[in-house]
This record gives sequence, C-alpha cells and structure tokens, in this order.
Amino acid sequence: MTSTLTSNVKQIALDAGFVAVGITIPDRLENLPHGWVGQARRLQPPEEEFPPVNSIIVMAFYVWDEIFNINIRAPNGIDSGNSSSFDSFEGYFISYEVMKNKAWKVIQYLESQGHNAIYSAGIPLKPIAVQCGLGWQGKSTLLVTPHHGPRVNLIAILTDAELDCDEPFQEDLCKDCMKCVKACPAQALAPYECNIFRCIVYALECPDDPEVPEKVRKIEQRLTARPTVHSYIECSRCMDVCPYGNPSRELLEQVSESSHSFVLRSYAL
Ligand code: B12
Ligand code: SF4
Ligand code: SF4
Repeated sequence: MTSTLTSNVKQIALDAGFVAVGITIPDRLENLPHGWVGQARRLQPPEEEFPPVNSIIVMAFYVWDEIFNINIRAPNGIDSGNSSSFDSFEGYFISYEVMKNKAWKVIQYLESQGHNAIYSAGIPLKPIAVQCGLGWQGKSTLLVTPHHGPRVNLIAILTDAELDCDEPFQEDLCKDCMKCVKACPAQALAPYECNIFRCIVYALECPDDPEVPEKVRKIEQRLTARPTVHSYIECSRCMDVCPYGNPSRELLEQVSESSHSFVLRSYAL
C-alpha cells in the first residue's frame, strides 16, 4: 500500500506542474554511468551527492516550447557546464530555473514532515528515470515517456525519507523507428548512442574542447539560434522529431512568422 507521504509527494509534484513523477531507491540502481561526460558535466551516484539518501524522486517537466531550451550565459565567460551542482551555475538554462522553482514545493513539504531533501542535477537522470518507471531510453539516448515522448526535462530530489518505490519501465518502444538518428543535423547519433563530441549542444557548452571536429563547430555556428548577445537556444531536434507525444505542428502555424523564425532556424538544413 502506498504511504500517505509518498502519495502526497507525488500529488504535490503533479500540482506544481510536472507531468510525471516516479520514485526509486539507491539499492535498485546498479552500473550507473559516473565521472566526467567529456568536459560537460561530472556525474556521481545519488549516495555521493547526498549521503543520507533513502529515496530518489524523479520528476518530468514537459518542454512544450522551444524557449525552454534557452541558455543565458554570464558575460565573464564562465559557463554552467563544469559543475555537478545547480548552485554554482554561472548561467541560466530556463527549463532548469522553472523546474527548480516547482521542485521547491516538494522539498518544502518533505522538510515540513521532518525530512531532509535537496535537488540534484549531478546524478545520471535518464537511467534513474527508467528505474522510476517514467519511460525508456530511446535510440536518441533520451528518456522517452509514453505521453510526452522525449519532450521532457528531468529533475531529481534526493531525500532521507523512506518512500514507496515504483516499478522500472521494462519496454523499449522505439521498435524500427530511426527518426531521431536520421534527423540529427550533425550525425551525432547511432541507435542508443550519442557521440557527444559531434552533438552541437556539446560544441556550444564546451567551446574550447579540441575533441569537437571543426565541421561540427561550423554546423553549430550556422544552426544555433542566438536571440540575444548572451543567450542561445540549444538544439533539440532529436526530441522534436520523436513520434511519441508529438504535438501537432499546427501549433507552430498559429504563431506569427517572426516569432517562429527561431524554431525554423533550428530546422533549417
Ligand atoms: C552530459 C549531458 C549532455 C551532453 C552529453 C549527452 C549524452 N547523451 O550523454 C550534451 C551536452 C551533448 C547533451 C546534449 C543534450 N542534452 Co543533455 N544532459 C547531459 C547530462 C548532464 C548527463 C547525460 C548522461 O548521463 N550521459 C552519460 C552517458 C553515458 O549516458 P547516455 O548517453 O544516456 O548513455 C547511455 C546509452 O548510450 C545507453 N546505451 C549504450 N549502448 C546501448 C545499447 C542499448 C541496446 C541500449 C538500450 C542502451 C545503450 O547506455 C548508456 C548508459 O546509460 C543530463 C543531466 C543528468 N544529470 O543526467 C542531461 C540530459 C540528459 N540532457 C537533456 C537534453 C534534453 C539534452 C539535449 C536535447 C539538449 C537540450 N535541448 O536540452 C541534447 C540531446 C543530445 C542527446 N541525444 O543525448 C535532458 C534529457 C531529457 C530526456 N528526455 O531524456 C537531461 C536529462 C537534462 C535534464 N535535466 O532534463 N547533454
Ligand atoms: S541535440 Fe541536436 S546535435 Fe545533439 S544529438 Fe540531438 S539532434 Fe543531434
Ligand atoms: S524518434 Fe523513434 S527511435 Fe528516436 S527515440 Fe523516438 S521512437 Fe525512438
């Protein structure tokens, strides 16, 4: 039977605007990727990030508009990539800012019940989300949810509260689809693998990494929408093309030509 604490946590997350929430425990997490992912981010297991952790709550936020992928960098050039913690960010990825705000409500509730809880960006969220039952890791390597596809961003809360676990998502529903692999403008994807040095988001986040081929830097320069001096919109083409939960393209037709030019630029090729 689900405890009141668990069902309240889930309800608060859904009321805050997350579209899915699942829970797992450290004992169920094996062979998680850890260490540096290129120069982009260092990943560590939940028990290193927050030693008293008993439960991991993963919440999915529906990224229904391109603007959630906007990244604003501090003018001193220090970027948000080289950190495993939200708090030391010198830039703002809008989706994270929105998610932190919503996740705060769950943290406040857990604290009001006498528990400790923190947000986490430094644990490998995709395989943990699969363990929480939210979806499967598709050929894009992204977490694909049955209802919103990969068009979700993820945030975790680590807590010492003992919550009830969800069952892992067992299926891989990609079948013979190859849309994300074919749509990547930089040929960064092979099924279930992302060559991070070819992904144009990596090229943006790690401007000094010599592992990024010159050709990829050129594609990145050409395709990245830069609405202001200090901001850019991260590529999300592998998310956009997935047939799962794909919103009608009619929505794009409804916005004025000028406002959807950013979106169209990221489709140009
Ligand atoms: C580092 C990182 C990046 C790097 C590297 C990407 C990568 N794939 O590793 C760069 C900068 C390139 C990047 C790009 C993007 N990212 Co990113 N990124 C991360 C981060 C911090 C870690 C990802 C990670 O775990 N990498 C480690 C490697 C080992 O994991 P992996 O690629 O998933 O590898 C697995 C598979 O290859 C699989 N595998 C390998 N072989 C096989 C074979 C089979 C048969 C199977 C089934 C599986 C399999 O096993 C590996 C281990 O689990 C997470 C946040 C977090 N804390 O988790 C966000 C995150 C994954 N990114 C996210 C997003 C949305 C993006 C972008 C779309 C950019 C954007 N607009 O935001 C692109 C998408 C690129 C892509 N297709 O992966 C979201 C994904 C949401 C979702 N639905 O899954 C996350 C979770 C951020 C968030 N808070 O929401 N990202
Ligand atoms: S984010 Fe863009 S460049 Fe990176 S893998 Fe996805 S489609 Fe390719
Ligand atoms: S686009 Fe197709 S192959 Fe890629 S993740 Fe979605 S269903 Fe899987």
